[in-house]
Amino acid sequence: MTSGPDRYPVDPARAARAHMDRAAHEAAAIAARETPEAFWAERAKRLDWFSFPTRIKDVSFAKDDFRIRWFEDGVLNVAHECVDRHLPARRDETAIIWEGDDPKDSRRITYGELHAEVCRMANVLKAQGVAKGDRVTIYLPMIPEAAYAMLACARIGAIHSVVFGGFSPDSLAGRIEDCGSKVVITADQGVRGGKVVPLKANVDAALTKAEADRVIVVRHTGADVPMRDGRDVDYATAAAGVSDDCPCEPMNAEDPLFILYTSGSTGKPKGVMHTTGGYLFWASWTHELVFDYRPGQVFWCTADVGWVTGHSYVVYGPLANGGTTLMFEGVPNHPTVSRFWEVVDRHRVEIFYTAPTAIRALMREGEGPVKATRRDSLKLLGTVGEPINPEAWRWYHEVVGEGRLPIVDTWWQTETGGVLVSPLPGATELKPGSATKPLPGVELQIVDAEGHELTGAVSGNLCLTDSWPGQMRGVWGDPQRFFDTYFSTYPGRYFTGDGCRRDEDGDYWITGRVDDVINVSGHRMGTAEVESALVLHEAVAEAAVVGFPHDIKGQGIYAYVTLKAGVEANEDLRRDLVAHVRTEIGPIASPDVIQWAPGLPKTRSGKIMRRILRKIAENELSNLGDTSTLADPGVVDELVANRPGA
Ligand code: 6R9
Repeated sequence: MTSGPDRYPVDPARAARAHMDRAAHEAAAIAARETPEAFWAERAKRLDWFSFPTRIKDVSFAKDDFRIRWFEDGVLNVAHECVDRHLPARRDETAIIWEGDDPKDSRRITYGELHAEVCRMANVLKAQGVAKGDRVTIYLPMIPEAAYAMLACARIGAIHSVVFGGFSPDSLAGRIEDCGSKVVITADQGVRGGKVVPLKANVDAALTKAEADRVIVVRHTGADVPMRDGRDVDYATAAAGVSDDCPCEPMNAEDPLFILYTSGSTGKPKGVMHTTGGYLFWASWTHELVFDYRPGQVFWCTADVGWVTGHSYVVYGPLANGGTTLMFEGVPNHPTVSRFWEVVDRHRVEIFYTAPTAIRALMREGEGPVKATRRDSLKLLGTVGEPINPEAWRWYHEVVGEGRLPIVDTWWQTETGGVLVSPLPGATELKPGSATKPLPGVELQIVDAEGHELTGAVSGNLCLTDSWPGQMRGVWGDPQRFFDTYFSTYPGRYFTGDGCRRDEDGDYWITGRVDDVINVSGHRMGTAEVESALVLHEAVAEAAVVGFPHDIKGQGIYAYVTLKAGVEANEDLRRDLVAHVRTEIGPIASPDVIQWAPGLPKTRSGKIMRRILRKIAENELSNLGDTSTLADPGVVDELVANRPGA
């Protein structure tokens, strides 16, 4: 299984009926570069604008002239694009297939029903005083109400901030506070893999630290949750009292659509801000192009709506295209490890999009649970979130796809709004482990540490030299941080934070983050965030966190912890620290390894030498590099000698 071809040519039959074949792809890349205004104006016609833009692109990455604006004078509404405009033709077609955590629970929601539900939710928000420009925090499980809530905000011009249900009350509080949302939409409970997630209780706890006027509670499990008078609103009761029709607020293309918090290399998570026109255009266009999508096909992206992948490819892209999107509440291994493929068979899924970490976990269970299902409805497979190792790619291709389905390995980021680098099923030869080529209009550059452009077959840091419509427009509440984070390292360019190799054919291989961000199971975690959580514990004097290779998660979290004087290092404390991080941030931030560190390797100016800590965590002990600049080189020998598992 580990060997196989290095290249998979495009199937000519597929190319013949694809949205874009190779010649069209090449022509589009040239047109986007040479005549961007005309190229994007023509593409923008895919949306049903209230007023079509006359100003298409206005971009400069230069420090003294910085601006990113797309379709600037266009007017549209995202709920109109994703719902209303499909009604004449698709009122009775399925918009959302919902599959619950329990395989007995599933539902189909038509476009007509979606319209009524979104309008009701929008009217409930209005009745609670929410107006255009206000922020609304959404803390929901993967239930249709999550999509209704996002679209309801879009309908009335409110800005949503979806917080993943796995984040702790503290993380939720920080996100509510940062964007000043006065309304939180949640559910009594969520259920994942048979386990209950106490969402409402988490909101109650969060609101002891942050302020909100209203909590709208969707009944999902029906559990009895305490409701606070004057603050908490039962959604069903409120929805029964409002109309199922609500006009769409006309929005300017550059009006904010949503904020989504993501981890960076420093400080608190930042609120990535996306706007209405450019973002929706990019979600819609890339969804059609990359997945070669046509309405009527059942499209399943397994991501949670709490991540950008869920925003763009569970909700906005598929619905903007009048598609049928499958929303899954559960996890890949419940009740059995055949679950994904059973859902594919039950709902006749044609396009399946998941993360390498899920593929690796299922691969470990062998072929049996896959082969027990048919999967004959599938036409295309996709991956996202982290580099996919060729072995997992081949297993996905051979076992899941029976060797007959292309795989699109899609590279993108919360900041990019949608896919930037990916094969196109009718245009691009596939190579296991490579995201291959940029989409038309995506101008990549590989640079060295000093920012010099590297040409030909090389490795370096991945930048973009020009904007694309789906690019983020700002960090909520901190415009300077946007410029400083992405445009100051290599002036005039957007720096992705990723390392990358380009091969002789011009194909791109993303190698992973080159900054202090760890990619755990496709989720971004800042080392600084985990360190701050650890040092909040009373026993901890200092902490340094790095990533290390992990068979299933891609990267795991390795924490070096220096305890306060007199505190004894033992197993109980180790467990307590892991629990503490889970409480502070959430389960996804749990350290996999904690190493007690009497001292940390520091330069004479007191800077922690992470390079060395990474090598020790990776068990690359013969290659620790120059330790002569350390204040106390003896610290390194101590850490090597006491490495867990050493
Ligand atoms: C969409 C999403 C972004 C980071 C990104 C990179 C990694 C995503 C990838 C990939 C290699 C791929 N990443 N897709 N690396 N190949 N196909 O995941 O957004 O959560 O913001 O993470 O994920 O390191 O910089 P986000």
